[in-house]
Amino acid sequence: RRGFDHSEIEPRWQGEWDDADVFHIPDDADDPTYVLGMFPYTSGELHMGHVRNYTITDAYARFRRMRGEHVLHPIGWDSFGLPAENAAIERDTNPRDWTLSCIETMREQMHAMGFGYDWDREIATCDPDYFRWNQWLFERLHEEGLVYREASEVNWCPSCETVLADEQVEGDEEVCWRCGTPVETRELDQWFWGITEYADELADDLEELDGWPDNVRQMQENWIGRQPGARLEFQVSDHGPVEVFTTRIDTIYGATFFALAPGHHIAQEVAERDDDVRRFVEEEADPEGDEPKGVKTDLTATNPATGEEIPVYVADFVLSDVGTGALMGVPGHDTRDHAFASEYGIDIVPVVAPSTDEVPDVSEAAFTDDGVLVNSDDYSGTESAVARDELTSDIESATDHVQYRLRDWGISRQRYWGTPIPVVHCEDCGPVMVPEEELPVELPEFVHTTGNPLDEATKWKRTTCPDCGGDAERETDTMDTFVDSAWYFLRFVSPDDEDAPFDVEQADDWMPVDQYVGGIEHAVMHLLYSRFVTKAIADMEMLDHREPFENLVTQGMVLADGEKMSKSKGNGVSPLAIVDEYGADTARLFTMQAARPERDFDWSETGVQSAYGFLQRLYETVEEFTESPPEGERDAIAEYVAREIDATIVSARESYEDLTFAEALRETRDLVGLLRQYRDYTDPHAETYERGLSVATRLLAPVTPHVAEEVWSTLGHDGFAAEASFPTPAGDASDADRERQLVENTREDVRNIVDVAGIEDPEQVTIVVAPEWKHRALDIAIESDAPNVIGELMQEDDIR
Ligand code: ANZ
Ligand code: ZN
Repeated sequence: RRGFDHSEIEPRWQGEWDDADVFHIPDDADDPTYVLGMFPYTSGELHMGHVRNYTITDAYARFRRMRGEHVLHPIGWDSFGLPAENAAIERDTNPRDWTLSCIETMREQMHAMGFGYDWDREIATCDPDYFRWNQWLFERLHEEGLVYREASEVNWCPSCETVLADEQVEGDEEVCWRCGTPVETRELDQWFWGITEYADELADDLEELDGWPDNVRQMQENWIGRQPGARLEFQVSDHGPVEVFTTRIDTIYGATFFALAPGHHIAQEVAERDDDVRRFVEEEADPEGDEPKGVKTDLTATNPATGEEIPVYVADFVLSDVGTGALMGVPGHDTRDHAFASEYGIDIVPVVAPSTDEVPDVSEAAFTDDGVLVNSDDYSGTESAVARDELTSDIESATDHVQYRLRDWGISRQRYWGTPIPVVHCEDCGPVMVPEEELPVELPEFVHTTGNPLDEATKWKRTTCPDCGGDAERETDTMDTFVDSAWYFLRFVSPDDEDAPFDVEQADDWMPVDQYVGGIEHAVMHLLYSRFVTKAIADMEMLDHREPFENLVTQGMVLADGEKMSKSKGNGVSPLAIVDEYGADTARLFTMQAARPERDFDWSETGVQSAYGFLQRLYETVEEFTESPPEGERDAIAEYVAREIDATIVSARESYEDLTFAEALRETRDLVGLLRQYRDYTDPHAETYERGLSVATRLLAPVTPHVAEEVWSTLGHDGFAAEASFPTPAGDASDADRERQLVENTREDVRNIVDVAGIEDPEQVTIVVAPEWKHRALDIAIESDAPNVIGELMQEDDIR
């Protein structure tokens, strides 16, 4: 049996692309299309998720290149992180060697997939030439006042005497992953990046990101959690003014209790003299519990609107790190406050009503909507929104305040395999930045230890203070690996730049990323940090753009029997095994035709085989054509086929533009089916037939590049299919005219069928068409509003 041998053609074409530098983009290229897949974490092997992610970007990049654009399509390695430390310990090696070997394997695997990257721009975040710019960024942000140090809680294992990453705390019991000891929390000084400075802009600019999926924008908005409201003070007995934050100052006449977080300093003070409060604070408080719980103190607070004394509680639903850690409780209008008041017998008073003569019954449930104020002195009758403005200006201590859920970004990690924080600690000067000319601060040698290997690198730690020259110690924390990925897309612009993180002018020209593709799991942190860092860099006047990613696609999962494919579940299909058996093109074609990028789909062996079969058929069809070219007439059928070729081009091109590859591929398969049918039915018109094959080849080239090259050269073309131009309709009319023409022509086709057959009463007739032609005939019938023809066809078979 004839056919192509994927194990021969794939490496051959990969070699030819490399030799010809097909995917290289020169630095002086003018405003290229920037296509980027979220760079992989160096886990050691490509998995199906990678194959899908990078086939999407590769197909899109190849498509844009065939449209005649310069394309920047780079790749790199997200190569710092805890898993490498664990792997190194397991395998008795060190994280660097382990990581470098992972990179080598994954690079080979990507190459074997035929991904067209500009390998000259490859970067690895664990490379000192890369991470020195993380350190540079840290220091520049520090200069801008966006970096600070503050005590913060970390996980601590008392038995290993070490800090644990969140991933190292296991189970609901929260025990140490190594020794099973219950984990405690400890306060340690940590470095923070001031992302909250940009909270408003990060929220506002989401609106302009219309090339992003709505759900991702929604997730970011929720994460930022902007809440406009007010801050105001209540006088608390023995303690004086205590500030609260509220979004509903219009409900202040209904504030019948006051509540403090267990961590609030007043709660702590009361706990020292009151056993009930102490027990609650130390033992009973459960912020995650379903029911709000609390304990009454002997303090009272004065409601500044009513002048009434209300009880002060310590309650676990009040969070220490939200607002001021204290709140005014309004059970009539807030659901949690209602539950709390019902439990502890606190007054529940309605102060907002749907309308003036419709006071709500709040005994069973809170009325949480805005409305008109009632039971609120002079404010009664005023609408909620207006009352909020009036009360905020009338109550002396009240001021407008916008609160955010977003916290500053804690970037300190007590781990080895990351970017050393470029700081030394001097007894006299405190923390001092390492001078820029001494960057990078590199990592010391790795040692196997329970804690942070950097703490044990005594020689490495010892240094002198850049300010006073006295003895000093290096900072032993490393940076969160999200720092690495928060700006890597800028480094691809000028990956070898030794004087700057990126070439400023080139970045202005090449950024933003036109099409970014990656997993939905990065919807919040990675994408938000990248947006923040981009804005901060723009404010350093190093970049003209304030958003890094213009268009975003979050690709769905590859499932096995409805479950996520994963190593731990043991249900994974190795991409390498598929490449071995069927070739990279088959793996690429199957994943791309299975579903739209954002959808999940199930791996299917029959789907893989069908993709393989299709490619083999295409190859055979082309071989047959070149061996015995047809000699038929340019008759009505040839005209029809020519129109179908054009129609396929138009819709496939649109699908590629929208990244709905499955549709483009379905159209292309149909076209190939049509061509084969044409050949089986009659002696085809050679030019039309050849054009059909050449068009199908180029429509497939972005997805199945190796087979496309093979077929392209068999058809006698010089040069690469990868560099051929994406087909355009044969007619010279504009696209819109062309499409209108297509519809007209199909109408004509139906009229002809009916005329030629001499049909008087179409309902009496069954049009018999060969199976492959059926849905085409149906298309024609639909386009032509010929219901009887459709009816006949529908009855004929369960078409579609
Ligand atoms: C009075 C009030 C009346 C509130 C009302 C709401 C509704 P949400 O609820 O998500 O919009 N709050 C303030 N500080 C808090 C803290 N440290 N821990 C927990 N909750 C706190 O968030 C805003 C509301 O959360 C604030 O507005 C406050 O309750 C509560 F009918 O004040 B409100
Ligand atoms: Zn000093």
